[in-house]
Parts: sequence; structure tokens; C-alpha cells
Amino acid sequence: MKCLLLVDIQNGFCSGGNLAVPNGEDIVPIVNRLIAKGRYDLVVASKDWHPADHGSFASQHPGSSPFKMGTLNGKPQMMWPDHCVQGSHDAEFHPGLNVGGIDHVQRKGEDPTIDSYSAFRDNDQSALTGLSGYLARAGIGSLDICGLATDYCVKASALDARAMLPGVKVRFISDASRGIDPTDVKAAIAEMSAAGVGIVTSADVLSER
Ligand code: VGL
Ligand code: ZN
Repeated sequence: MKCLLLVDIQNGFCSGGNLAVPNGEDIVPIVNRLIAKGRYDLVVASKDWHPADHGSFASQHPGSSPFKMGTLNGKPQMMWPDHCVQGSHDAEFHPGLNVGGIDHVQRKGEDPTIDSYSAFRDNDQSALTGLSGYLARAGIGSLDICGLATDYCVKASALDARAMLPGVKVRFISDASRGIDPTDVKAAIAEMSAAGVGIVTSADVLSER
């Protein structure tokens, strides 16, 4: 049972979005090729889904500004522009994404008091989204991961997949992902690799069987 996890391919992380990742939308045609024709048995997509007063937003912290480090509940937290607010255009999937190929959507980041980069659990690793149970019940043997942004939500999801889905082969599809900061992307790939995540390209995946 092969599963593909698409992380946060939302307007907010594409050009024109509130937290645009450089060239984020370039992954959309690549992702559409990956989900075409039943290459995967199961395709899951996460959505960053914040309430308007989410504590990761700089707007909630007087004197702060986006992309500065701040604190949330006493812990270091990057301050973000308001993004992916529940029900907004920013939170919708990119219009070019073949949403008909998605079997299950996992929302995350709904608790205003903590951020949730990973599709599996909040950043303090306490509250689960339910995705690990869903995938375990589905009986997946492999999980390929791609999306936005490599240095935040994709990395966190891949590391949690390794930690929370024992026995599942996890891979990161590099060209079907984009990151915020090039130096952080390099470090993220090294960290994923060290944690046992395979690093592949869409060409590798498309050439399989
Ligand atoms: C993300 C920062 C804040 C992501 C989400 O999807 O990588 N990054 N919220
Ligand atoms: Zn977010």
C-alpha cells in the first residue's frame, strides 16, 4: 500500500499568497503527474488551517513583525504573516491542483495557542491530528512526501512520519517541494536524510514500475 502526502499546497504558500514560498506554484504540475493514474493507492493532503487569531501570527503580538523570532506560550516561535485563515481564499488548495486525485484532507494548526508544522501533531508533540492513526489503519507500507514548505511543514511531517509510523518507508520528493530559505532547505534535507528519509525526485518515482 503506497501513500503520497501532499503538504500545504495552498494559495497562501504560492505567489500572491500571504506567506508565499518562492516559486511554490511550480510544484503543482509535478504533483499532478505524481497523482495521475493510480500510481499511489492513497493520496492524502494537509491544509494549514488557522483561526484568525492564531498565536503564530505577528499581528497577535504588539511590537512584533513577520519573520522575526518571538515566543508563543513561553517557547521560541517564528512570527508569520497572517496566513491560511480558515475559510479564506489563502487557505484553499492552489486552483491548479487536481483535487479530484486527493482521497483524504488533514487540517492542522487549528489551536491558536500552538503552531503545527507537521501534518501529524502540534509542534510540542502532544496533540495529534489523527493522521498517523488514519495511515496506520489504512495499512500503508510506504509514504512519499512533498509540498510546501520544505524547511518547515514538509520537514516536520517527514520527521514525524519516521517517528510515528514504524516500519513505513518514508521518502521526500525534492523537485515536488519548495522551501522558504535556501540554507534552511539544505539543512532540512540533511536532517531528513539522517532520520532515514529517502531523498528522491519525481523522475525517480515516475520511472518505478
Ligand atoms: C508553514 C510556516 C507557517 C508551512 C505553515 O506550510 O511550511 N510554514 N505555517
Ligand atoms: Zn501556518
